[in-house]
Amino acid sequence: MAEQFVFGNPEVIQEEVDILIIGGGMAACGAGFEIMRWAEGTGLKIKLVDKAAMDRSGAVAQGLSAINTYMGENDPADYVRYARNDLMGITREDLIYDVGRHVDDSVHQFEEWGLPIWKQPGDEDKKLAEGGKPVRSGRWQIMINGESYKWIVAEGAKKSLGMENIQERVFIVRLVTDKNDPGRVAGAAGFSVRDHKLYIYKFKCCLLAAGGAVNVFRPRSVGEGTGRAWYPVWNAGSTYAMAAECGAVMTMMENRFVPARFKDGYGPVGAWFLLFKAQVMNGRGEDFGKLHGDEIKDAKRFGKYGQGVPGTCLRNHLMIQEMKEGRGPILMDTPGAMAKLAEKMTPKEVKHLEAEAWEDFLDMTISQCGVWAGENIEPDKEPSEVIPSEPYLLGSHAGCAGIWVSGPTDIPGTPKEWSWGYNRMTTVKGLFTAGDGVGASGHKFSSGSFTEGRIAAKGLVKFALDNKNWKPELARSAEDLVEEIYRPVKTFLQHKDYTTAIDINPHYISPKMLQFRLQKIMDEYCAGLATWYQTNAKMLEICERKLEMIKEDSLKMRAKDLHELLRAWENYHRIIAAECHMKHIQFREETRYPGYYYRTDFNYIDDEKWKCFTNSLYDRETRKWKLYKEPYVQLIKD
Ligand code: SFD
Ligand code: AMP
Repeated sequence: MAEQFVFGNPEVIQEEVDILIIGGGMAACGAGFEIMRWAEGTGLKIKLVDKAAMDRSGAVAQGLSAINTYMGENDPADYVRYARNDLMGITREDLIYDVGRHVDDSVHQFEEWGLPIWKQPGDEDKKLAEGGKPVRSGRWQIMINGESYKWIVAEGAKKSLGMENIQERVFIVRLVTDKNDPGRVAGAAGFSVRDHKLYIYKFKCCLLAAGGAVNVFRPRSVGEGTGRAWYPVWNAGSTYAMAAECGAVMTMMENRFVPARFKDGYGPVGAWFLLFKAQVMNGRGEDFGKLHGDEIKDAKRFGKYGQGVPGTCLRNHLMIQEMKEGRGPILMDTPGAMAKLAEKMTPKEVKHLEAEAWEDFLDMTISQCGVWAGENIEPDKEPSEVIPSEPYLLGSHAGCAGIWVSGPTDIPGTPKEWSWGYNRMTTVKGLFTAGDGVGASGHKFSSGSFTEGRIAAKGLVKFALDNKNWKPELARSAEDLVEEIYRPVKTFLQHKDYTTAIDINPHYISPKMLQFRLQKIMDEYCAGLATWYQTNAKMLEICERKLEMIKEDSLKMRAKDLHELLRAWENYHRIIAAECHMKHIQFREETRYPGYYYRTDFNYIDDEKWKCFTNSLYDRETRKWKLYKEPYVQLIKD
């Protein structure tokens, strides 16, 4: 593999389009599908680039077994209330409402394209759009046979855009601002992960929808399990890092998602809790929610947030307490749930129930079936361990890290500062985002992310048409971009013969080793597993220093082949995302999300001082962050 680099610089391919979509996941597919409705006949040139193959790229790669956002008979205002409560009071309600009012149409599209959606008895042949009643696992979630979910959705986007306008296996490394306007994006640069080629795109505007950030923290899976994670390992914080480095204001980056998952396989728990009505118990077989659940009613520590339905982080908190106090492990009583459901079932129906229990994982987290099969666990006979996992940075699931964006203009009471012309445009002119990219508005999930991509697409076309005569000029030369992006390759070629062992060399660090180092820093100082998600000002100070050093040392990463070049840049993106996360936790002097992370020096919710958005801006010249508060405004009454 190393030979391919001996010939020096890659072939450089430069291309100008009107709109570039970066990413091929749920949000990007939504944009790809919707955009042609508005662009048809305008002559706009549109392109989508994904680092992987759209059929299986991003979070939905393995499929899903539920669509977690479907309104049906519900009012979108209630959906806002639900998301607000789950995210501890601070959300951009304009953005959430906007997703809620449009999301069902997307789900109807999925069904039209062939996604099998479970229906109530008697409604099997009736589509949702025709009034067919879905099988709901919870108030907002509906069950699907979703192993091929991503294939189906990607096909919709591909048919709309045309394969000639889609480029797969190109990893975007950098956004480039306009030569004449540093507050405006004009291009992006990346490289092929298969060929020795570097791509530079110029455009009027772009959608950055490259998902959340995985593997920033040391994962529970180590050794032979390394690489197994809950969220998609391919999403390396590119959205957050590229946006921040381009000058976009970030929001709520202190937030993270710590998913409670079936241990080791990371199987999701939602269907077990909501559909199968399973209970969790502690190692003594006790219902710890009943025994210790009142702890979160302590208003001094948890404010009003522990009084009603506890949000996801508070549910985690109870579990974490249980384990910290020595009453682990946490066990999901799968046999109890299945026995209860089977009480009124025929033997045939019981068999079907067992199949559904397996299918829940086969549809989206096959490795959990591997754990069950490998450890001889029969879910109807033996409970399974549940554990809080390592933290992930995301903005579409039960988390709200992301970028500060312009919202819709028609929702009463929305502050005018929240919309600056184009829906889902960031504070950088021409740079849009959706899905995990949009901050302060979680609980979109797959369907909401797709929907948000559609919303952004409309804004993108409007922006491109409003700027029809504008010509992008890049602030950086092609040579300069090649020099930077291929630096890890040059470093390798220059120093590889200095030692006889390719991995041991004083002049470079392999991406894999650098990733271990980043994960160790984040784990031990920034509220990872090692400290039971706890940190404080002093630990953050050390974290900050170590991150500055790793940022410096990241310039010494080597790439001995294209695979390592990809890993090197993924790590760089992770570092910037990690730094942003750390700076936000440092800034917010309270514990807004107990169960996701704890500031032990401010171990309480402080609505008086901190019921606000925390926003940040990265200065790409000085490489420093500026943090500030942005007022929270409630739009939908309690
Ligand atoms: O069970 C670059 N999600 C669930 N959503 C549901 O609706 N139901 C569920 O059942 C869900 N569950 C679940 C979910 C995710 C996972 C991993 C599991 C279980 C195991 C959440 C959704 O999947 C999620 O909200 C959306 O997919 C988010 O959409 P988006 O578009 O923001 O991210 P993406 O789909 O991961 O796509 C990212 C794309 O970017 C590409 N990419 N391309 C170019 N250059 C770069 N530098 C790039 N970096 C990344 C990727 O290839 C990808 O195409 S459950 O837990 O609740
Ligand atoms: P998960 O499988 O944990 O990702 O959850 C899928 C969906 O179910 C999400 O909308 C969660 O917020 C929701 N959910 C999971 N567990 C619970 C629970 N114990 N109570 C209420 N909602 C839950």
